[in-house]
Amino acid sequence: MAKVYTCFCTDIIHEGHMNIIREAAKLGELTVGVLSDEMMIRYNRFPTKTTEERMKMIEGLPGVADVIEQKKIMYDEVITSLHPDYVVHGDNWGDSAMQAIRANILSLLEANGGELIEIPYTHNADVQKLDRQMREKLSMPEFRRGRLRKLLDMTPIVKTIEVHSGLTGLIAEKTIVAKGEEISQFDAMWISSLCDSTEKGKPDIELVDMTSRFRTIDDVLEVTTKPIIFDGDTGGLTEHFVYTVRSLERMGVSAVIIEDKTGLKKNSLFGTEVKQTQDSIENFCAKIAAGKQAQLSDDFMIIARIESLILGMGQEDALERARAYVRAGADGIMIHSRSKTPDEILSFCDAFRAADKDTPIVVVPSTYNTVTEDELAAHGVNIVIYANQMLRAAFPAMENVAKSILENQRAKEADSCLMSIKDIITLIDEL
Ligand code: SPV
Ligand code: MG
Repeated sequence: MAKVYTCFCTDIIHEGHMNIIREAAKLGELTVGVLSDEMMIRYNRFPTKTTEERMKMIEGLPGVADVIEQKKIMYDEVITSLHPDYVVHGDNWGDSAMQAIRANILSLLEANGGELIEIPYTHNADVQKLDRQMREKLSMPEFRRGRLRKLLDMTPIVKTIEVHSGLTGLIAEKTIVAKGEEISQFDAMWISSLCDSTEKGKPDIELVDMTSRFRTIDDVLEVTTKPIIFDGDTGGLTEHFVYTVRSLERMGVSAVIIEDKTGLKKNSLFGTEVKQTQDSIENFCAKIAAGKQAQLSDDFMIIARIESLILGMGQEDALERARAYVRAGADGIMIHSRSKTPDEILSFCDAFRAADKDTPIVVVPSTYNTVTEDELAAHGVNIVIYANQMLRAAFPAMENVAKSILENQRAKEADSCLMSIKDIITLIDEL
């Protein structure tokens, strides 16, 4: 009997999947692969069920002889070990990442023998509704909030990109690239005080108030499902911070990062060029503890940001503070630097990890941007934040177009830098 293989990366079985199973089973003995959690998150399908639950969901369906876990997104291991005569897949190969998977299957089948059978995707209203319901579940506060902690367990380093609007949220949500055998996308979003303020034409000095910052979060929440890490600046007065914690939790934000500065906060990338005052360990610990006390859900995280390296206070001060903040209840630490090289950050991470293997470490490689995610993960970093690149990309692009229109007294010359009108009017999906 011919061997048939198909792989599912879904939390629900709908008519479309049943159709694939029916058609595949007609060709021979059908093995269904269930894509592993680690790969689901790289593939824009964050699992709401565990791998075991998803395997159980498929076992026993009519036409299914066997269910296995597919550990990698590419089919090398499956095809070389199973040697299927047929690989069956829906014909809905969309973006370049999906095309890379199709190319991988075709080349493996050519080398190992076998045929790819593409089944017309079921585009009926029920299937579309179920797909929308799945996405809706992912965007709900209860589910979204806990997703950052889940990611910390599932991936070596949580890749986080700055967003400051619905549109940048959509880019963070949807951008996906295929590189060699890997598929990559961002795991989480950072609502930066620098970019949120700059977008509003204001300096990054805690001038944009929380109500306005929450409005930005809301715009992002509306159109995305990925977890949000909020830049809470200094957290403000402790008496105010406890309210901020509750509001963020309720909205479904996963974490707030507060920095150990006091008084008029200036952006860290000014370093010691401007007057900035670090809070005392005692005060900042009290703020962290009050925030943890106010928090109602188990999964929200308060992350303590240490400014010692920014302010020239050295590694020992940074380590002392890190340990104290963790003792006060911080769920993670962020260590910041404006050095051009990653040396002081990596040295801090090694020293901190020598005694603390678990507390998540967050870094923001804006100035030391040559460092790679693999290097950071090797030194114990858990979350990397690309904290301002989206806004910094937009500004020169817009300014150049504005200059071109003024210089040429018309818009034609700017056209080559612009998205087409057709693309812009179809960019946003309608319900
Ligand atoms: C931000 O993005 O607002 C930050 C990181 O706080 S930094 O600008 O590097 O201080
Ligand atoms: Mg900030």
